[in-house]
Amino acid sequence: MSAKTQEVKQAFLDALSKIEKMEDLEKIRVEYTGKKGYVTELLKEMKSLSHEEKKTFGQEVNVLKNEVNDAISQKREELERKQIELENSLMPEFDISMPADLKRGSYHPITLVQRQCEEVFKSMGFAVEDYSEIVTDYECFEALNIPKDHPARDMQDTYYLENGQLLKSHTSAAQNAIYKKYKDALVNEGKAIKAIFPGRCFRNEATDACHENTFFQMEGVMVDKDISISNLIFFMKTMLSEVFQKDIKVRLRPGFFPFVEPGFELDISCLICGGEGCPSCKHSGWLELCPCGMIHPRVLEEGGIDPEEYTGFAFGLGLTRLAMMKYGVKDIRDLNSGSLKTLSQFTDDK
Ligand code: FA5
Repeated sequence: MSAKTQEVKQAFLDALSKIEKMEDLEKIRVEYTGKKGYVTELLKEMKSLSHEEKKTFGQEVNVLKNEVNDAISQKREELERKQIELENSLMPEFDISMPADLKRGSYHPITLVQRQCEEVFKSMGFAVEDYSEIVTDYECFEALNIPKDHPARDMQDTYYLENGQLLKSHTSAAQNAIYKKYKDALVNEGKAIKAIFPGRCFRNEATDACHENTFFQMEGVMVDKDISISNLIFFMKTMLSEVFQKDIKVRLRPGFFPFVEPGFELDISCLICGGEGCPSCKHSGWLELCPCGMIHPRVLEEGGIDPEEYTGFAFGLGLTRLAMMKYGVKDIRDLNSGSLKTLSQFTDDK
């Protein structure tokens, strides 16, 4: 081996023996075998050699090149092995023969109360419908007798999207589609429209113990000939007694919603404070739970139903507040907290 080749080889071996990190290994790989590396540069020296010398020197440099590449590969494997050993030594020891912790998660209190309401209404012949969370201005307002610029729009701080659609601010936004879906069966087969549609609602609210910006409602409608307020009260009472399994104090008072006439607010005596007044009920002893009323003739008409022939009721149950009352959750924001520690204490149902 020529002195020059020997010199390059020795320098390489010295440098390699000091390498401890992958990035340094990469550096010397480039330094020796890269385009302008020491080994590559050796080949350029062949220009000045005779034909015979070129042959021997060329072979010599190629051998060196292979040795350098092999040594680098070996060093890489060694460094990788050391890295794995290091990571393993940092891992906490665990016993794979230990029995698994079989503690399972639980359903969210809102899911439980929603399912319970669905069962109650299904048993009374109501269909359960699902609806989009993004709706049009028509669905959310205009079809509900709330024209553009009507002051009733201020009752709901709505999130508008850039394309003019909006995040559903109440489940009433599905009413029009439900009427249109079932109106033919109502008219042609005499089948009453009976549907509930739970869903997530969004409002740009200042949050407090009983207000969230994202909450659940469950809308219910029934349309047929001769539907009256007594039907509405019957279904509300049945639903509440089934959910709470005990007598609950409620009050019905007039309420204004452009899509019902007459309209009511159905309040529940606060179960957190027993009606004494606390932050959960804004210190009033009562919690607004389920506004309702007789569907406005214009809303029926917009849904393709003749208000001269048919009447109906609608309600908008605050599901999140119902879950608060049922599970004794003092602050509504806990229900959206995502904290398993908080949520699992409200229910151990699986
Ligand atoms: C409405 O949303 C009407 N669409 C309800 C309705 C339907 C009336 C059909 C008549 C006929 P309101 O904005 O009051 O109404 O909301 C209804 C219920 O949803 C409230 O009583 C309350 O229980 C719940 N709710 C409203 N806003 C919030 C909020 N920010 N956080 C938690 N629950 C809320």
